[in-house]
Amino acid sequence: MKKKIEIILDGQRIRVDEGKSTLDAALENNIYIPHLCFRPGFDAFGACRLCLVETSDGRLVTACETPAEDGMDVISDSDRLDRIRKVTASLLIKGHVGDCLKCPESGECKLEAVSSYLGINDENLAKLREFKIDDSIDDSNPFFLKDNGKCILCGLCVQSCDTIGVNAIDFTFRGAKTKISTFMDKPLMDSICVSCGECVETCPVGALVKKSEKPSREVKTVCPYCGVGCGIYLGIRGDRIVSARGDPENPVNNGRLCVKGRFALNFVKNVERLGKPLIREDGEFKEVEWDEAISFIADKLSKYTGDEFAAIASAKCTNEENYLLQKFTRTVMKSNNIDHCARLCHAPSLVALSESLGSGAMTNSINELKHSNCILAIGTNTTETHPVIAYKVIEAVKNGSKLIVVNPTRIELVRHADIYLRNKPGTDVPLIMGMCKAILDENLINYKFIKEKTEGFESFKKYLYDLKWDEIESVTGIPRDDIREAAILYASSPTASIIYAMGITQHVNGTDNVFALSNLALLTGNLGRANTGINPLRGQNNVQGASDMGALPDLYPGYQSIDDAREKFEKKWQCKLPREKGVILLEIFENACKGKIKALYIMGENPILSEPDIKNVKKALETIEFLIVQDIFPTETSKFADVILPACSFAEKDGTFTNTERRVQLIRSAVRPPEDAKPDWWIICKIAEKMGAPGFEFENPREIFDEIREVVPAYKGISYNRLENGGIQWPCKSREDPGTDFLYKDGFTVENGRAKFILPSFRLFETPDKDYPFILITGRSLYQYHTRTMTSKIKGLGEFKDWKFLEMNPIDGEKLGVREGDFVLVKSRRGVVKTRVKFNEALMEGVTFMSFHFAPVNRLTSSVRDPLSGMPALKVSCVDLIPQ
Ligand SMILES: Nc1nc2c(c(=O)[nH]1)N[C@H]1C(S)=C(S)[C@@H](COP(=O)(O)OP(=O)(O)OC[C@H]3O[C@@H](n4cnc5c(=O)[nH]c(N)nc54)[C@H](O)[C@@H]3O)O[C@H]1N2
Ligand SMILES: Nc1nc2c(c(=O)[nH]1)N[C@H]1C(S)=C(S)[C@@H](COP(=O)(O)OP(=O)(O)OC[C@H]3O[C@@H](n4cnc5c(=O)[nH]c(N)nc54)[C@H](O)[C@@H]3O)O[C@H]1N2
Ligand code: SF4
Ligand code: SF4
Ligand code: SF4
Ligand SMILES: [Mo]
Repeated sequence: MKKKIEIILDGQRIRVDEGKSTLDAALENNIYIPHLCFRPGFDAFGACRLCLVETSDGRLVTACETPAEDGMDVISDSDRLDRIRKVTASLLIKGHVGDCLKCPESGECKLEAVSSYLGINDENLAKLREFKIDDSIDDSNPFFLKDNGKCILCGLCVQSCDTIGVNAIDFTFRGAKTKISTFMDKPLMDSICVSCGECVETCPVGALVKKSEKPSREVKTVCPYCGVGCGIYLGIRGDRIVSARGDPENPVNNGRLCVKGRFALNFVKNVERLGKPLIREDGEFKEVEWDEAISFIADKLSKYTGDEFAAIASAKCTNEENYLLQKFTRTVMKSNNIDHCARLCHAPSLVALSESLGSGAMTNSINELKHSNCILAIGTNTTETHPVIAYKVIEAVKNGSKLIVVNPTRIELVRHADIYLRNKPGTDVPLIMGMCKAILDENLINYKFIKEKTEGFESFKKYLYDLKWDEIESVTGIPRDDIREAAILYASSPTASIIYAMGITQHVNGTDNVFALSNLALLTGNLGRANTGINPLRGQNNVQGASDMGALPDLYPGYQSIDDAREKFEKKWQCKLPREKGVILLEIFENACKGKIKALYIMGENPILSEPDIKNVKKALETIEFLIVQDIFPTETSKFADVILPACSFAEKDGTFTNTERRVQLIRSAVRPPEDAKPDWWIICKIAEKMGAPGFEFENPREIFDEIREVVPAYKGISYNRLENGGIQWPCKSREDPGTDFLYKDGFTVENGRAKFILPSFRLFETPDKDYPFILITGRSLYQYHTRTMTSKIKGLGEFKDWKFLEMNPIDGEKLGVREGDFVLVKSRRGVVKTRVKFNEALMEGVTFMSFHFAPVNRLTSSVRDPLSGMPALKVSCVDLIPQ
């Protein structure tokens, strides 16, 4: 609990948390002080100067910038204050035109509130309005419009856009012609604007406004897209979702959002939603009632047991739902064959970080990045895939943190970097080991930390001595001095953080890549302290949770090994559990092709597009005897199903998601599901009950969570009641435990408490040759999400068409004789895709890029995988390009 202090405002005693401003104190006590440029949750910058108050010694100060201090005495209302405010406000208002009644912001416009409070009228303003104003409207963006006539030139939007590091808009022209516009005054859609809507949210008047309707109520929940887990308020009108805004109280995003969280949530109400269970009969899907579907499934599944069955859990579903699907698989179907998309994502992180440090999760918290002296962003395209984390990285840089970016592609973040290392794809082990070698050479290692807290240093030291700089340079393509410079910067910073994602993990030596990063952090003692750490940015909204819940073939909930914890779980679940380790995601499909797995239950994944080398997946889905697909939409995968079950989306059910920084947060039902769609947890319970299995008698997600708390030690102290007041980061061991912002404060959680240096091995999957001379990187784009089941339903997102192409460096284009827009055949050893070319100078020569949002990219990738984690080589493959 924060300490409360008391101030006297206009003679009234009011209380507020220590550390808050005078304006916060007033607003929280429902006392209005005029203001325009203040937004709760954001740093105050005192630009509009309307919130002036008078102190007891007669000074005028801005309330938003003046911390409330115990016993302070201020007044917010006096003739003097009113006079000054009137002049200030009139100057701000003078360029504002339009009929307030017709303005979409009417009622919420802060200017309206200020002018009515101050009694400003047209007469006052007429004197000021002496020049012609630009009242054009920029309607180009699908989600919001810019009405220049209403702009009061307060500059808040420029500030917002600057804070997130985009700088798409600024003050342009001079004097009376001054206006806010993009570079060269182009329409927003033709500018570098990323449609985050931050400026729209801050604009105090109707100059930047959402095109959507106004909500009549709001429901507090969490964004369902990426692992950042931003808090949102869904805006609802009747039973429709019309808008969303960031939750200013949520520490993850402090009110900020990216384009998907703000503008792309209404897939929920799309007409294509599944609303009825469907059973395949003579090749056609027939709508049935739940009773029939559940009986049919229970009957079919009872014919299979043990390894004949497998389930694919979902990082889009809640903790409660993933917990139940693994419990069902283990206790009812007697199989450990359960896995989920983490296998294609951060499986190498789980393996490597559990072995070297003790836990596979992000060691530190998102907000610590803002205070880290140095951030190493390696293999992450943060501005596109974890935008709100990128905002914080950029904020850190603005406050003086150093940024090192390592990426074959000159991504957006490079604009903010102090050092950019452009390594050849797949060469991170030699690069990171080169950094370690340089740190050793320069004597920048943290001896005390190494001696007290680690083991394996001596052999690691020898490994580093034996490395040859010539080889490092030729393999990575980076001069040793550049590697050295990055190493010195990282090692000499008092605190340094590492953030990484798929550019590190999706390789045949993904686990080794993570070992390498862990060694780097250990060598410099950048673990177990605030503002340091090694931070795998988790991808899906609840991929951290799905793993925590034991949707893994070798681990029960809470990462307890099926060998060590079987008895404990047999007792808890009151049944015999299978001993055999289950198979991983890719093996599920391989075993299905071989006829070993005969029944498969897929909840919320679309493997026919997301798995590597999809022709095998297709064969598997065709071979399987009984396939259940449970989704919110019909998908490419559901075409193969015997039964399709309609699930509730995130907005139609309660539950919890665990974000990338281990923060467990509540999601809340906000609207009615379509037709008969049901929450995933309900469906699993009904199937289990029909099969006569005990242990699934849950009435609601809260009851399921209470069972989770009993079996997952890190969740023990978390409860729905506590979560009502905001998320909690695990481990949280008791009701009194506030949760854990960074791990390993009191030592590492490996067996003997000493973190391990582990020697990483290096190998490349494929290297370009005469037949396949180009490297193809696959990945993501800001405006689309994975297999596009959700984002394809948002019409506006379709207007940003940068995800449908094969991107290549223009020099390669010239050599090949292709121009932008031309078709090429992209051919790998696995398959062929035809697509159009787009030039992108950010790519290295010889390296091409395709997002896997563009349907069949995984025809090209390989299922050859990392032996330690089962991660396939999704990031790089070699291809030939044949102009059409
Ligand atoms: N808009 C959007 N956001 C998303 C998603 C989405 O589909 N759309 N998906 C979510 C999910 S599940 C995930 S896992 C995350 C993924 O987030 P990211 O990992 O950030 O995204 P990717 O585009 O897969 O790849 C990241 C970067 O790796 C670089 N790279 C490729 N090869 C190498 C290499 O060998 N070494 C290094 N150092 N870098 C390399 C690429 O150039 C690319 O910039 O995004 C999440 N967020
Ligand atoms: N080439 C290539 N392939 C890749 C990658 C890559 O970088 N390159 N990245 C890999 C990675 S990191 C990942 S995470 C995977 C993602 O692979 P998938 O998880 O297969 O991809 P999604 O499209 O997110 O599929 C999620 C499904 O869940 C459904 N869904 C959403 N909400 C709910 C719900 O509440 N209940 C139910 N039942 N269903 C719901 C959606 O409609 C969608 O069909 O792709 C992997 N594949
Ligand atoms: S929408 Fe975002 S990127 Fe675009 S101008 Fe506004 S703040 Fe800048
Ligand atoms: S568009 Fe809105 S936020 Fe930007 S300067 Fe004009 S009034 Fe201020
Ligand atoms: S950063 Fe991720 S969680 Fe936040 S709004 Fe964007 S997609 Fe949603
Ligand atoms: Mo992912």
